[in-house]
Amino acid sequence: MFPRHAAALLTGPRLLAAALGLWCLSAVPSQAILFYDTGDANHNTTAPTGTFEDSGWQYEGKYGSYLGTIIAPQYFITAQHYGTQGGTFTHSGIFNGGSDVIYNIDLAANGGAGYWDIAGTDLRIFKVEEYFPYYAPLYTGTLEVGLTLVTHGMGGPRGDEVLVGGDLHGWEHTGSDATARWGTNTVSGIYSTALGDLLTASFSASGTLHEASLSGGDSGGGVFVNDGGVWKLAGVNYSIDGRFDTNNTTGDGSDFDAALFDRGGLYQGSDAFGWSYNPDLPLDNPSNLYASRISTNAAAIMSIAVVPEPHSALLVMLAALCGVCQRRRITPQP
Ligand SMILES: [Ca+2]
Ligand SMILES: [Ca+2]
Ligand SMILES: [Ca+2]
Repeated sequence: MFPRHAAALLTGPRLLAAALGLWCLSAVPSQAILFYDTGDANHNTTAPTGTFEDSGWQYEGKYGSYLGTIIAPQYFITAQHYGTQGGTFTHSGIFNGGSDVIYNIDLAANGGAGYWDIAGTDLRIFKVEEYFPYYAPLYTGTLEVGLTLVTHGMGGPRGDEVLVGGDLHGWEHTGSDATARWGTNTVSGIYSTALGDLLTASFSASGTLHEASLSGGDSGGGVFVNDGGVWKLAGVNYSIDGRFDTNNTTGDGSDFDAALFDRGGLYQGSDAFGWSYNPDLPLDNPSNLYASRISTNAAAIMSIAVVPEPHSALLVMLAALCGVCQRRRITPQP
C-alpha cells in the first residue's frame, strides 16, 4: 500500500505524504481527534482520569492552531509541515489545571531561524524565553508496536457518515472548532520513510476505549505510550491515509477526507497522483494515522532541547549556599 519509490522524487512533506498515500494534517486546518464511539463534540476535551490520567494531556500547549508538547524546561516539540504560527505558546488552563500561561517563543533562537528542525523528519523544536513548570519524558525504547497510545490534537468532532452500498464505513472530517481533544489507539507498526520512521495505528471498529483517528489540524500534537507505568512522548502527529473517493474520475471534486474503519469499496489517492481501489472484503481495511517517531530521534532532540542534569541544579544551590558560608566564615568575629 506504500508506493515508497515515488517519495524520493518529491521534496515537500505534503508531496511526500501524497506519494505515500497519506494526507498531511494541515491540508484542512483545525479539525481534530475523531472517535469511533461518539460524535459528541465535548468528548475528551478535559484532562483524562482513570486509566489515562497523566497520559500526556498535561504536557500539551497551543501553538497557533496546533498543539506542541513540552519536552524540556524551555522547549516544546511539534511538526514542521504546517508552518510557523507566531510568537507565543500557550499552556492552557485545560492542560495545566489552572489558568492559561503564555510563553514567548525565542524568535532569535538557532542563529535567527527561530526553531530547530530535526533533519530528515517532520519534527520541529522551539525555545521559549521563560520556564515551563514540568515537561514530558521521551520514549527512547524500540518496543512501541502493540502499545496503547494516547494522541492529542485540535479541532472538530467527526462529520458525515461515509456509506458504501448503504453500510457505514467511517466518517468524513468536519470543519474546525479549535478545541483540543485526546484519544487513544494501538501502535500497529513502524514505517521507514524519507521523512524518518513513522508510528502507525489503524482506526479499528473493535479498538481501544476512546479509539480515535486524526484529521486536519491534529498535526504537531503529542503521541504518548506507557513505558512501565510512565506515559512518555513517542510520536508527533504527522498524517493520515487519504484522500478518498467513490470514483477515480479526476476534477469532479468528489474526493474527501475521512476516518474509515473500512476503506473497502473506496478509492484512495489524489487527482494529482492517481487513485487505487480498495476491494470491499468481509474483513475491515481501516485507515491509519501516522506520527513521527521520537525514539530514533531522541539523541538529536536532546542535543537541542537540553534538560539540565538534576545534580547541576543541586550544584548551583550548593554553590550559593557555600557562598553564604564563605562570606560568613570570613566575617571577622567580634
Ligand atoms: Ca486501532
Ligand atoms: Ca473524483
Ligand atoms: Ca468490507
